[in-house]
Amino acid sequence: ASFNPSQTSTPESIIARTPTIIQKLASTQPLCHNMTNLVVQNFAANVALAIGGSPIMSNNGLEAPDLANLKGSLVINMGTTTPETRSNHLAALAAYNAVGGPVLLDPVGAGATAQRREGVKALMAGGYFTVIKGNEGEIRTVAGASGFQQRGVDSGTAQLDLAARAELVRSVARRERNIVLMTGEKDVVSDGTRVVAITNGHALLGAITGSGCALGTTIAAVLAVEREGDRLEAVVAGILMYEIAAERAAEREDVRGPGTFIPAFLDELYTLRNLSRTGQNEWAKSAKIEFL
Ligand code: ATP
Ligand code: TZP
Ligand code: MG
Ligand code: MG
Repeated sequence: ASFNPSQTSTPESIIARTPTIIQKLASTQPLCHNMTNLVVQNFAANVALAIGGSPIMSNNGLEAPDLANLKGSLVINMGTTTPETRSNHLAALAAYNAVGGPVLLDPVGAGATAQRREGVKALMAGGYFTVIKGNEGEIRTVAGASGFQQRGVDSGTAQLDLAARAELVRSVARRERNIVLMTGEKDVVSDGTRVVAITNGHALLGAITGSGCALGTTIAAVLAVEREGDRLEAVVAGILMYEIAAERAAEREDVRGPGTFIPAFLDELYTLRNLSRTGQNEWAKSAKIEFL
């Protein structure tokens, strides 16, 4: 697998590209194959539909070769993995790798238990992931850190400062020859050379379950339609779409907390798609991204 960093990437070029990617999602309606956890199936499928994707939530590795031929992308999310799911994940990873299809890994809770620490190693040894995304504890575990304990699927209070987060994603992405994203209040993402920080989003995303998982679904959908060119830019565009929709939802008068935020967030993801189709892209100006 290879990636193709553009030498001319700037915050402005990424912001300009985001509405085009959103339109492409809606016009292409890529297959969004999600092997995800039992908690977020419905929410992640609704997010995929809101952005124009065609979700299929299939945890059956035996049908992955057929699905891999449909020019979509795959999410492997470890949130509720069992020994049986592990073998399905490995079969699907091999099927997508065989046709060069994009695969995103969300190693949910990777630093929480011995089963998960060992599970993430087995998955990474089993094939190539185009993108690995996770919270601080998860990406630290992917990097090989030991001697700390993640409390369940949540990261808890951030322990690394921005420079340490940036260095970690850069070194893992360089080692894996892929894209690595560490989410949090500020997201940091790298292709092993460049590191981009994104400060959009809203605290309400941390107050609902599955916001990290559905971001993975979103990024994988973008990769399905952006197969060529600068993948780091495409990933950042997916993050921007997701986080600006969350900001727009949180600002609404009808949103009073996590419960009312969820439907408003789906509506705003859907609205960004329509705004992009009609060229009303003022919203993209609220993007807050910087190269570190
Ligand atoms: P955790 O369970 O540790 O919160 P997660 O897998 O749910 O991890 P998050 O790190 O919460 O993932 O990230 C999910 C999305 O929510 C990302 O887009 C992230 O930028 C956003 N996000 C989370 N918390 C905040 C915050 N306080 N302010 C802005 N955006 C946030
Ligand atoms: N338990 C197992 S998976 C899961 C929970 C609560 C969902 C985690 O979702 P996210 O997006 O990582 O917060
Ligand atoms: Mg969370
Ligand atoms: Mg998560």
